Amino acid sequence: MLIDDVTIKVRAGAGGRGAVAFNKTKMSLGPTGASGGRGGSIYIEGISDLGALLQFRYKKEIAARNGEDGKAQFNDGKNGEEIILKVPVGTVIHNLTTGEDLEIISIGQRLPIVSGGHGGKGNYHFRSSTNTTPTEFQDGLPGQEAELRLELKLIADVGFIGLPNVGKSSLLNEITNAQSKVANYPFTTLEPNLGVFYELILADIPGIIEGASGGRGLGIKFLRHIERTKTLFHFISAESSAPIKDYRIIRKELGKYNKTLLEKPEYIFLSKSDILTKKELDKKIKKLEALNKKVLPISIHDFDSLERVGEILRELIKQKKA
Ligand SMILES: Nc1nc2c(ncn2[C@@H]2O[C@H](COP(=O)(O)OP(=O)(O)OP(=O)(O)O)[C@@H](O)[C@H]2O)c(=O)[nH]1
Ligand SMILES: [Mg+2]
Repeated sequence: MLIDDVTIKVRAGAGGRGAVAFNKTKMSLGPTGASGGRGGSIYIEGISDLGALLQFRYKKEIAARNGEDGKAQFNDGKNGEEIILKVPVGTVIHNLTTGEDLEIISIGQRLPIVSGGHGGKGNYHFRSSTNTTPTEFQDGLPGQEAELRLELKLIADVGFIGLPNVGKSSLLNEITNAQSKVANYPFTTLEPNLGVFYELILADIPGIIEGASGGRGLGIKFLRHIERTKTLFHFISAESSAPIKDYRIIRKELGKYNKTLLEKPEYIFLSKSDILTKKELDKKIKKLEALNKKVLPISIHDFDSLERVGEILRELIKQKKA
């Protein structure tokens, strides 16, 4: 199960307390109390593993260690160890405590989230010409705390959308290294799958049905994963007797989720074209042309059509680089 929305609490470590100590030899009675260590801070770093938020399913509170207290003989307390939480690239970090939103957009990118408290000064730091035996010290400062909502929004270039069972996963498997599950029934895909076509990342999301925005089927929770895609491939099965109706159902659900999804460049693929005769196919394409969009018949059994999909993708790569 893909965890793509989770709320956690993070707490940085407190600083250690400063020490009060004096040199024990008779000749010098000077102060030697050292400072406390700094509390451990917490960072978030991007990795490629899409499943990385799973670690927070059961462990929702993460605390870094406190700094050690200062010691005698100028020995500062050790700093608390820092913690680096690994999250998938595409994770949006909503800091519910500060209201700030951050985003992890690349592998290895590291963001500071909560900082550890400073250690307190020991009495050595309070010595002066008028007070050679100070007994002052400072407590360490508390570490920062925050409640975070981690929301994974895949960063893909192309999103595959459509009703269930229209061949989205089949095409992904055909043209990329993906091994998305394929079967002849609706809702085969239960969570988004990614495939890579040269520099492009393609996201195959679970099928959407009428009423998805109200929670039917798998709902629309996966639409967040195409919010940031540049282009949509909209699949309509050649098996359908009402292709325009199918198209409108999906558009309606997209619009209900987020109007900006409707503004993305969209290619319409009339999938499984091999099951129709040339005549039947032309008739269906004609029908779909009423939508005033480019309609491309495709079939995983027709090499030429896959080649045309490849051309579209290569064009998108060019646009991406420009
Ligand atoms: N004849 C034919 N069958 C196809 C083609 N593409 C996919 N299929 C079949 O259609 C069925 C559904 O394919 P999937 O790729 O699982 O469809 P999907 O859109 O990912 O389905 P969901 O994950 O349920 O949304 C499978 O039985 C595939 O073998 C095609 O080009 N031609
Ligand atoms: Mg599928």
